[in-house]
Amino acid sequence: MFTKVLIANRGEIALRVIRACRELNVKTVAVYSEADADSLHVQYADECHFIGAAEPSQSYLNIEKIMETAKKSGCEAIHPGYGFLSQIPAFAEACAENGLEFIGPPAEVLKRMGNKVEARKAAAEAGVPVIPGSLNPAKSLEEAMEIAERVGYPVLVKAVYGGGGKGMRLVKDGDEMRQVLETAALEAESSFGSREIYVEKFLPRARHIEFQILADKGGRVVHLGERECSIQRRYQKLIEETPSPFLTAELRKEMGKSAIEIAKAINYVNAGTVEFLVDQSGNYYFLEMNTRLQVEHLITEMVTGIDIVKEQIRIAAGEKLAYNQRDIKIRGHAINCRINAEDPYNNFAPSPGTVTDLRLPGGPGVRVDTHLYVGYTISVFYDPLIAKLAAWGLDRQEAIRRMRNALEEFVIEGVKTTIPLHKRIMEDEDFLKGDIHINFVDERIGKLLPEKALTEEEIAALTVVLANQTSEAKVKALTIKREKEKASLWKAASRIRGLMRTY
Ligand code: MV4
Repeated sequence: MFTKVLIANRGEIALRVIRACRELNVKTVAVYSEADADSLHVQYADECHFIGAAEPSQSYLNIEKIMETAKKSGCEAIHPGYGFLSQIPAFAEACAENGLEFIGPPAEVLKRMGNKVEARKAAAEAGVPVIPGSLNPAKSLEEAMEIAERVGYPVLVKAVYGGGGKGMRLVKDGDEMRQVLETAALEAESSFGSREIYVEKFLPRARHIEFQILADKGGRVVHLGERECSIQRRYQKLIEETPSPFLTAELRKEMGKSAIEIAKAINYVNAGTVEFLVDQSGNYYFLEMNTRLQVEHLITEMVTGIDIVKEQIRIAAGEKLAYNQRDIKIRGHAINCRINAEDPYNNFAPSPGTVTDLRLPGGPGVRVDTHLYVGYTISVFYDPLIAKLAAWGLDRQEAIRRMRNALEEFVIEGVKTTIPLHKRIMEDEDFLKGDIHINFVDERIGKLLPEKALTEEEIAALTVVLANQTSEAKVKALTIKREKEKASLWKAASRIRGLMRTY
């Protein structure tokens, strides 16, 4: 095992990695930018080093500075967390050149999977279904039209070095292809440094289901089940759960096998995620592979009992996986809500600022991964994720009930958060039925977040509560009408508590 690891990241994920290292008796080195001098990862690590200005390019993306710090501090390995340098081949290469272990897959694997047509080829060669479309970049308008006509419109034009939806174009016919192809290529160039694009048949109202895999250096590969990630907005995931309410045992087995086959075909090492789109008939298709630890890994940890970050470190240190696929048992159900410092009532505008009050939820099966504390200032320079709230239960219903309670208990004052949206989704009829797909949030955003102006009844109820410390009889008398049905006393009280915090 390593004696010292550098964590090339910040926020909650840096804390997560520090905790794993501590369990493994590994010393930790934090790096921090000007904006993060007061951050918890700096306090919690055994050692910390300033690496530059707040702009990521000056600090958390500065390969040279991080290499220099790792060598100076005598580290043997670097954990990149997610985002920043986690999937940059040049960073993994720099680690190798400097005799440092990169806690992630080899640089060649990062390179191969970063090219989305190469990734499609690898999947197809492994015998895994890929979405009908190009297996090479489309070199001309004629080629793009040819592929589109072969698979049938509508199609998506995607950037070869893209991912995460940026620069993606929905094209409904040949005319539109003629109009948008050049723009798509230019956009790909400015966003990803390459004009290369490819064409895929568009799958409407699909589900996004991904499989977590672990692979050791000896070639053993296991999967830890799937995560249903369909609840997203503008390609940003909001809620993830496992198991997927949609998968049958049979489909799960088949998709898990496909994920392992892809990992084996590309000699994958460390933790990774194979993403699939699943259509309404239950046909699944390889989408992309994420060659890093993911934000939502904690729900997989809750249902498998496996500490994925510790496994990453053990694998990088050359240890063999201590179990086979048949040893992995999925127990219960887990849900994760991403709490962002964004205002869901104002088009998800970033909401930076200082946390003035904080009450963390708790109870059986509840886990909060956060770097927040009272007095902490959320910076505009970084990702808006400020907490991950996960709830585990023996079944989906218990997990949802625990999540509702936890969201109700969770108080973050000083900034706007996505908590109110999560509360509404946890009460949505279709969500409760597990009837979800990737357009779920976009189709309902108006219904999920109605105008927040107070109604006459709410003002009356609020006045009573403020005057009488929630006199139950009076609240009952003034029960709030919500969406044409009478809300229960509990719901009314909860709504009023919410209003009291907001106003
Ligand atoms: C698709 C698709 C439908 N058909 N490809 C968006 C992110 C990028 N990684 C791939 N994405 C999609 N590719 C075909 N052929 C729909 C999406 C998509 C999506 C995928 C996963 C999670 C959320 C999504 C939200 C909108 C669109």
